[in-house]
Amino acid sequence: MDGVAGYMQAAKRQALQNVEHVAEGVAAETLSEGKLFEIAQSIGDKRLEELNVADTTCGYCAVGCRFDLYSDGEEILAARPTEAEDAPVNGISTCVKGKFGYDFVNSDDRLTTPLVRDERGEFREATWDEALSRVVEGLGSIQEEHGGEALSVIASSKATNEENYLMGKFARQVLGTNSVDNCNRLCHSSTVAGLAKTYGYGAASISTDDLEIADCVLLTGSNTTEAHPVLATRIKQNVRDGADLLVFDPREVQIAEYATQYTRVNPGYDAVWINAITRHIVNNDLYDEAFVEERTTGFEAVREAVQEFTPERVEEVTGVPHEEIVSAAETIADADRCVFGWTLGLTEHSHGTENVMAMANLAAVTGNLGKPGTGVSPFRGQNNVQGGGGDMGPLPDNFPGYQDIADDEIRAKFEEAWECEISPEYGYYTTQMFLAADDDDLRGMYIIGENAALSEPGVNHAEDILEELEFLVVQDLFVNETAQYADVVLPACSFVEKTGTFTNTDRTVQMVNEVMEPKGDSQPDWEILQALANRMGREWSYDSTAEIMEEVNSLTPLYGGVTHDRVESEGGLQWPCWDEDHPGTERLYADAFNTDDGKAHLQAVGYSEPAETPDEEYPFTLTTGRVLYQYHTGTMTHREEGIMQYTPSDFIEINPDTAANYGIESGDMVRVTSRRGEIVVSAQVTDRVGPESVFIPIHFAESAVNRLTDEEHLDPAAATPEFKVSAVRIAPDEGDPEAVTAADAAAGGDD
Ligand SMILES: Nc1nc2c(c(=O)[nH]1)N[C@H]1C(S)=C(S)[C@@H](COP(=O)(O)OP(=O)(O)OC[C@H]3O[C@@H](n4cnc5c(=O)[nH]c(N)nc54)[C@H](O)[C@@H]3O)O[C@H]1N2
Ligand SMILES: Nc1nc2c(c(=O)[nH]1)N[C@H]1C(S)=C(S)[C@@H](COP(=O)(O)OP(=O)(O)OC[C@H]3O[C@@H](n4cnc5c(=O)[nH]c(N)nc54)[C@H](O)[C@@H]3O)O[C@H]1N2
Ligand code: SF4
Ligand SMILES: [Mo]
Repeated sequence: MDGVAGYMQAAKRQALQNVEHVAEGVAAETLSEGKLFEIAQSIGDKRLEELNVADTTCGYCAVGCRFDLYSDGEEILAARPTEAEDAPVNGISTCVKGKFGYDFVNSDDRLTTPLVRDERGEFREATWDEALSRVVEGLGSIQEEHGGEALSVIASSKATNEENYLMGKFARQVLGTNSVDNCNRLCHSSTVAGLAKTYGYGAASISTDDLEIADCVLLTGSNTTEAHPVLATRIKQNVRDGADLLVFDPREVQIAEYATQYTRVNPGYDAVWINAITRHIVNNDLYDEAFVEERTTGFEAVREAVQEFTPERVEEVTGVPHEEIVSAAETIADADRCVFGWTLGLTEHSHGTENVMAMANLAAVTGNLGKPGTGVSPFRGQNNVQGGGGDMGPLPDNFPGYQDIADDEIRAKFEEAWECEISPEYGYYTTQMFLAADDDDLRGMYIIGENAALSEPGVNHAEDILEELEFLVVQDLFVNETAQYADVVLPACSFVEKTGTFTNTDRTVQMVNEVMEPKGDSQPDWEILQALANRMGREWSYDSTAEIMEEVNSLTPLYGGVTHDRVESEGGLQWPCWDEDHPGTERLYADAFNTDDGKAHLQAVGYSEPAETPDEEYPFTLTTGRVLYQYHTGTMTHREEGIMQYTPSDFIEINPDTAANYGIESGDMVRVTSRRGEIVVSAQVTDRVGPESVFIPIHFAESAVNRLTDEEHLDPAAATPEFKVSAVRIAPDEGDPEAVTAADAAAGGDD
């Protein structure tokens, strides 16, 4: 058997044999043989030439895997490896989501027509003409009465670069507001702020290949095997070849099994242990003197600032014994090439930017920047959060390419190109939008591909705001929890139904190619925006996303040479790519940092702690995050049968000692209460977590964990919420009839 069917059979064999490879292992577990066979069969029965094939980029996470997708025009039948040179990050690997996560495209409840509210407040189907008129009226009347600043846009890091460029342009040019932001605010915005301040670019300095040639990789706050499976596979390969792997995390996540050193840390004190490592390195002359001398400023202030992190204090605060600080410091100092990788465990804090700057200091004092096998690597989250959520500038403070809106010259450039006036005042960050709406400073929102009713911190509050807004438009694939509050819902289409580019975690811009026609009357986000802009008095006339990219090229120096033709023919281009002749940039800071003097500006970082620490009433630290089989609020993965068989419902990880104290066993229902709300979830007793912490995933609406998190204490530089630390209490659920459970609340909130 050859062709696609043969490939699927081989994948199945491999899946069953190779349990070590997470992606294949999981495929074997999550998808029944029957299902795999069915796919192979359905393709086998068709002639290959009857199928559409497109080489495209995964629409789940920011690893940026590439593969060929096969469709018969109705549904996605298979994903299989593309030419290796066209898949710089993943080669032939993908994880279970990229390989099999496509049932959502065709699911029965996919939005295929616009919806508007009728007189009774119920949704009814509408024509595009009626729906767009309602939007123009709704947004337009707020704009007229209260000014554009009373409106905001939440852009979508699921959508393409070209679409996100237009979301920023739409906010500023058409609505007249700088309040445009996206999920980066809930995620890595503290990374962007911290790295921009120290090195100049808020992005990974490495190429993914560096993970495989480093002598040492330090990972913290990253559940790499579950959230970035293909990167985990590459790191594990390097460890097998002899590299050191240091893992610092409050939970003994799966990647810790491969580590040369796993250290459990108390959540919320990362700057403390990172500074302690720097202190040991500096005080014992283990730092790279030449690099510090020639390429950095601020070293003396850092040397002084880290002195307060004495062994006793660090152990008391973080739980990390001094020997483990010393061994990590010496492993890093001994390595010729070290990569520092992190994700949300470092960033989703009320002091995430400081954590990131502490890490940036450590990388710089050890000279681990700009050379092969060295650098910083914040693994980005959504498929296109680096590009769409950052580079394209749907941001309150930046135009595309991180050009500051307060800079008069830059603002003048955009005012001329977009033929409009733009205020120099920064708009609201996403998290601030929900606070501003409390005071009626915001009255209408246009939310594109973001399920804010579940993903914002403190969603009891977010729900109230969504309910009270004068006008809400939601543009999505589904009537998600956010859309339930909308006045108008516009049906968008997913990445398999459109063409454009995504930028992955190592700054590689890659093509996304349509393999299926848009479902029903759904439309690509860029076409919807164009139709709206034109109804609101503008003349947009883009024929394709390639044309939109040309406009990006002309206004965004970082993307100056990133044209569709080149991305297509060169199989991906890494920014900065200044012009048509520039080859793109594999590794940042080889010669200079992106600062006025070309040096890294080290920043002294002092003591910090979470905004909310455990006390008698709320004695446990709750941390939240992901599991491999699920994606965020579940709009895509909850519609995949195989995946739902594997992790169908929510749970709380509780340490065996803690569980014993409360008489809780695995499977028992547990009531979890914070100062903001409460939920009831099933217990999973495990020593993955320490006795003072508990963990709940973010994927389930019926027990939305963000009922417990805090919307008020934000990182001062980046406005990131503290998703990774909340004080909670737990109790076996007695089914107290007085208490409102999350399920009740959700049921009540739906109508
Ligand atoms: N399967 C799957 N993959 C995904 C996603 C998904 O929903 N599902 N989402 C994507 C997105 S948008 C993102 S942003 C990434 C996120 O990728 P990750 O950040 O790896 O995902 P989280 O599960 O949030 O894990 C955070 C890690 O931080 C640890 N942690 C918690 N508190 C602390 C702390 O105070 N300090 C330290 N050092 N560590 C801490 C947790 O134990 C966990 O290991 O994943 C992407 N990939
Ligand atoms: N407690 C806690 N909360 C968290 C986190 C945490 O770790 N802990 N993590 C935070 C992080 S890092 C993130 S990134 C957020 C994620 O939060 P969200 O971004 O809100 O989560 P998603 O479920 O990915 O929502 C994406 C929406 O886009 C839709 N969609 C998909 N493709 C397209 C498209 O092409 N066009 C349009 N218009 N719509 C599309 C989907 O149907 C879905 O409704 O959650 C944040 N919230
Ligand atoms: S690792 Fe990320 S990009 Fe790759 S297939 Fe999985 S979800 Fe898609
Ligand atoms: Mo994210």
